[in-house]
Amino acid sequence: MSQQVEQLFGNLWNDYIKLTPSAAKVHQVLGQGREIINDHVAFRTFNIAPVRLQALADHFEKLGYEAKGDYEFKAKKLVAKHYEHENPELPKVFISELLVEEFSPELQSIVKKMVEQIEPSAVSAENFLYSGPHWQVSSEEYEQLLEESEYAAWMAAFGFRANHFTVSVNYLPDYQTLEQVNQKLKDEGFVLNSSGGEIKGSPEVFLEQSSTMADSYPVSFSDGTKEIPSCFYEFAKRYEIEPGRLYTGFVAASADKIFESTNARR
Ligand code: OOG
Ligand code: NI
Repeated sequence: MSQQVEQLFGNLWNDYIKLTPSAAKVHQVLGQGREIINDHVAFRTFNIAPVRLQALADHFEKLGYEAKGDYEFKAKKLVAKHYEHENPELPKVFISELLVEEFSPELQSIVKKMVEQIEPSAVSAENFLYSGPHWQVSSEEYEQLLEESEYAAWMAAFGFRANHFTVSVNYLPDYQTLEQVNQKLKDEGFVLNSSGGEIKGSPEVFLEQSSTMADSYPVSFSDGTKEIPSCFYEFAKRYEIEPGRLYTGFVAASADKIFESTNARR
């Protein structure tokens, strides 16, 4: 089973670096060729059958992952869950879903039209989690979604795939603090997400996080190609909740800001 899990993360990674060329450079800069341990990988979806959060979670539960935490993002109209494997070296998984019914009839109709184009059997296929969009959308529809929900627009353009991987700073031998990691990244020219400050969270909530702003990628819409923000890289440092036991959950107030890493840069 662990071979299957590793194969899945390998496939997710290969898809992710195609859209996120800076991720390979992050590995080079922080790991200098050594292995990087990922803290978690994140996915996005809509709360509409057959692609609800649980449909994505099924792929991980089949491989031994278990649901652990529930999170709510009222302003962004999202909910999320996180999953853990009994093998602590395997990345945690963070899956969110957009509460589509809370948006305008216009947004709902664009999203429903997209989801209707999905072949239901594709959702349980082994490659679903890195299969991208299953629909055609125009750049006009993308712009219309963007007005109400950056998340909905990102989903329309990129579909089902890893939204980000996350370097575990605890396992980076050359760095003690997240500040040091951030400084190195900025020295190398990476742009960090500064929404709510470059470091989200604190030792008091047992988790500190930062992230790059998403790379930009040429997406083919039904009416032409447009360069838009794709995926980003996150950095997480976890603190002990008791001696020898690191916190394994997420922090909603911090996550709320991490979502904004796929916003257009201003
Ligand atoms: C997820 C944002 C939240 C975290 O680690 O708190 C998150 C997303 O952008 O889809 O990844
Ligand atoms: Ni994350």
